[in-house]
Amino acid sequence: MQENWVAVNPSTGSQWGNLTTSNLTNLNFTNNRLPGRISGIKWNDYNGNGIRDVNDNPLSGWVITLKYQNGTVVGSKTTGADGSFVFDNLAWEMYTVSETLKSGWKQTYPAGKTYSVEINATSLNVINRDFGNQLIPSCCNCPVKAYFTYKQVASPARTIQFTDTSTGYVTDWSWSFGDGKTSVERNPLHTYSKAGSYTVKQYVQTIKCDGKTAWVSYTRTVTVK
Ligand SMILES: [Ca+2]
Repeated sequence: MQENWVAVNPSTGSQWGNLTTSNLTNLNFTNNRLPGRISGIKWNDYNGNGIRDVNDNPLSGWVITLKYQNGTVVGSKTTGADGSFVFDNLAWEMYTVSETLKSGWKQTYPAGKTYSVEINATSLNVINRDFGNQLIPSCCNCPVKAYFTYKQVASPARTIQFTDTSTGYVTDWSWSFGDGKTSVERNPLHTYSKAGSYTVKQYVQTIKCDGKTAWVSYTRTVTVK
């Protein structure tokens, strides 16, 4: 059997014949090429930088379409709760993968908007054909206010759960915990090495109507027991 082919008939890939007659016929073999697969993730590019950052959550319910290069639609998939989509059992062909843009959003990844993918012997499982989208601010230049709450969790000791409650159109988060440590998560969990009062600074980024970004901050004292 050659690489990347699969036996269809017989499925074992071998047959037995009895050589009692001089001509043994009908020992046919049917083989198919192994099917290909294309997969990816759809994610929310909050800050529109075309990179999947730590807070860029998956987007479910988006339609991803697979076409042959002549434009004929092979099929479409709706992204799952984890943002993923998979096209399976693909013949060895050239394909185009594209998304259906939803109103109020812009596409930030990939730069070329669609993917050209070839399924062949050396490229059977094509992954990471991802799509990033950013919600277009419905209110640019609207007021942004950074704010957070916090709660000490039972274990491990001296661990604080920070919860972002900022308002307005926020695209990025950054934290300085007052003990020299930082985070870029939206709702970080942080463990302090010792009890005490810490000055925690939260920064949130927004996008102005002219497309420029701006940071707004909020500072509060956090008591760690
Ligand atoms: Ca991003």
